[in-house]
Amino acid sequence: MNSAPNEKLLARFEGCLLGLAVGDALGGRFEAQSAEHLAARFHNVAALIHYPNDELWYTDDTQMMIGVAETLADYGEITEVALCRAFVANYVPTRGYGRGARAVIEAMEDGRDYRSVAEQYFPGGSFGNGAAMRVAPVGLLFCDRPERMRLQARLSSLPTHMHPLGIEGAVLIAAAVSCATRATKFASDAFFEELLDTCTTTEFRRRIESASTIRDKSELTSLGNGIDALNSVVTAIACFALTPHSYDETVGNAVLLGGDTDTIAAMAGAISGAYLGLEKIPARLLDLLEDGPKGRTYIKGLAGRLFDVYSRKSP
Ligand code: F2R
Ligand code: MG
Ligand code: MG
Repeated sequence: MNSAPNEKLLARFEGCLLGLAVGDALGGRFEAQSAEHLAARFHNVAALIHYPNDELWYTDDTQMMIGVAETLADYGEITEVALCRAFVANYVPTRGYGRGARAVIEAMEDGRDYRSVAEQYFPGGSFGNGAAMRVAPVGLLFCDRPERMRLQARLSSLPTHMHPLGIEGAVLIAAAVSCATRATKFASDAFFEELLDTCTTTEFRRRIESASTIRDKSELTSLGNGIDALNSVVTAIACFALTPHSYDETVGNAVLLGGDTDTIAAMAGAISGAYLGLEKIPARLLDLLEDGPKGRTYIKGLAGRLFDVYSRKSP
């Protein structure tokens, strides 16, 4: 895929972070509802996109993404101490965190050994989608340095997600965001090839292969809608790849799958926003997104800070 000219990149950084927040906040209204229930309520994507008329609140997905972005904006890379400090500073448990993530962040907060808490909570580590839902800023900042991007995505996962599938989910979302950020014209074959090259597990390789054959939204359900990385990360990637020209369709299709609606829409929205830029996210939804201390204005500024770091590091 061709590379985007630099002047478009700031809009892509903003589109990615705000695309994630809007997807999360829209999907957050329906987390754990079934596809059948949602289909009965919304006859199509347009009905879903047009339905909100009051403030949209984001969930843990955006709150943790903000922590990753703040760490990168402040230090230019992931350092575990800074990342954990940001997770603790931003932690509002009522935003709907996973139970393992809550236990680990509360251990960080109390100065306890959070790594052993994580290991004991889920022996072998968490394979939840929590590392993938927050990793998009890594994909942006290291969009033209694939090895560094993979390493940084891994580092951003480790404090809470040590299971190989939890980590690989994050690396794949970061890779998809990187690819979308660089692309001027989306090419499905090249996109999926890049993701296949990124895979290290058979489980994810098989999912990516299946996703690359999807031509209709009715096939998206086969990829899963769960809270675990394997059953949500590739689903989000496929939602984007099916409708790369439309943020509404990408995020709407993700929400209408039911299940982990906030997280699948957050991940799909981040990739779509990175490709299309801020101006393609519906202004109405952006206006409805909460705008408190770390709301939409702050997130837009954070994308700008990340872009400044990117511009200083890039030749
Ligand atoms: N947790 C939720 N939503 C459910 C309830 C929200 C409710 N509205 C409320 O207000 O409380 N959403 C958020 O959690 C997901 C991200 O989770 P994360 O950060 O990965 O957390 P965790 O706990 O590590 O993993 C999530 C669940 O996956 C299962 N799991 C993970 N590893 C496992 C293992 N090794 N063995 C068995 N099960 C494992 C567990 O059920 C975990 O709780 C996002 O959806 C975000 O929106
Ligand atoms: Mg959430
Ligand atoms: Mg969720």
